[in-house]
Amino acid sequence: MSKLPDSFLWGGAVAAHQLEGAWKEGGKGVSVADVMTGGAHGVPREITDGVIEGKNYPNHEAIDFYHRYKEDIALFAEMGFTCFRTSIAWSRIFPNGDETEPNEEGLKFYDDLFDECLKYGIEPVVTLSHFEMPYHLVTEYGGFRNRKLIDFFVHFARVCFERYQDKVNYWMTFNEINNQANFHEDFAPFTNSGVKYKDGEDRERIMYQAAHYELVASAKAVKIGKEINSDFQIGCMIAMCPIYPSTSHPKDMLMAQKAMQKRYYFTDVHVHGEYPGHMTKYFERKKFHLDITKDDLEILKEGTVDYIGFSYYMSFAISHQQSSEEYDYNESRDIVKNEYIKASDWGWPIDPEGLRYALNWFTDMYRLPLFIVENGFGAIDEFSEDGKIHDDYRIDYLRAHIEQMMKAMNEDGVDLMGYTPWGCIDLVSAGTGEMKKRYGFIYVDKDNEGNGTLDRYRKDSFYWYKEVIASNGEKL
Ligand code: BGP
Repeated sequence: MSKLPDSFLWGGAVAAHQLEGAWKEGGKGVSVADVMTGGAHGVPREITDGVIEGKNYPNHEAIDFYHRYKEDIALFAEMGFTCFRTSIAWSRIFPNGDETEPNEEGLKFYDDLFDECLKYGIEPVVTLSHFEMPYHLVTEYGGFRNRKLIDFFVHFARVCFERYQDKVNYWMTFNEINNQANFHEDFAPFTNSGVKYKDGEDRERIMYQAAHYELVASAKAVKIGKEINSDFQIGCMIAMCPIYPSTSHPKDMLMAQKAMQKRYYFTDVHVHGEYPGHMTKYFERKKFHLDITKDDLEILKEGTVDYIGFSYYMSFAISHQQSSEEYDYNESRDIVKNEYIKASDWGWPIDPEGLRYALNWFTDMYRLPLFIVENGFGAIDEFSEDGKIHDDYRIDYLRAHIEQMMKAMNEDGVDLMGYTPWGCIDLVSAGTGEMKKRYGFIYVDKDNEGNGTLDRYRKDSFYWYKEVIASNGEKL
């Protein structure tokens, strides 16, 4: 297999709330992630009203990266990382989210963290908002259902851009901004929107309104970021799960196309600075009457992104059988099992070719550089008798995906900036709140109940990934 460009960024990805812990230290305020309890197989995380004594909140300590980051960055450096994707916990910088003056201690923490990365030649890749909005913005303003959130976010972004402009070059605004498009049930607090729904509300309308304000906030941030430092590379971050037609029936084809349009219109807005016609028509048909002003539409045009960052874990297949007409599409009803692919223990379909498909699809649609900022295999890891973790299942998963990534680059001409597998060190699962669902090259001794020494151990995948990076993808 031919080599990748020397500039290709190899690293790993995490999010502040899933690994830092220290939820009350350094002047940090409470975030939405701090009021979510741990779940387990089948039992969903609970979102409590504030923090309730006696409940298990896994993000409060997480893996204590806040105090151990030096040890962890040294391990990333040992693997040869040339970049490290993390996020800035908004409530470390603005504890309530609506202050004018930032919290210096919070800013200092990220100065030290980025310095530590740079010491080893590791480029920080920073997401501004990764499911960790200050909780006060939810209780006081209703999260992104409120237009005021645009200014709070943009102020936060400006402070970060100004402070870290000499240390950070690669930025993303909202993690998986499109994830909320299909979760307008009770799922919103898991997204960046911070929206909590009330009974009797038109949840879908509120979700699209909140998404619009986020898109405007993102565009404003991009524009300001480029003014502060024109060298910044500022991207969006999209959750990519290709949706295949379950058969070649034309109605399945059309429904798959409709599903893709609806899931990925966020990318159109980020890249082209405008809503695609199918969404405008959809809003009209549903009589949503969204608050989208002329100024908003202008700012969307002015703040388009430099690259598309995306996560890729799985693909879906869709069937038209349950729907009355092609526009009446509903993911929880219409997604069907794809007989050709297996799934993980958590039911996530495993489809390496889908990554190549996704890379080609993004390229055909948008002609922008791409960055795979999440990909990985959540699994239960156990120590063998020899005291080691032989996680060949994880190696197999990653190898198969990297192979497809390299084909997309070398055979299809896709422009890819880098690859940062998710959860390069074990951390709290965003979806389930478990520690047991592990992604890391580095094992962290901690269980679902919060017990453990927090000691770090290198898994087999650690040594494997080190070789992959050293050979720039040649030795898989
Ligand atoms: C993505 C999120 C991450 C991460 C990952 C794995 O959607 O951006 O924060 O958690 O999924 O999901 P989980 O933790 O539920 O296994």
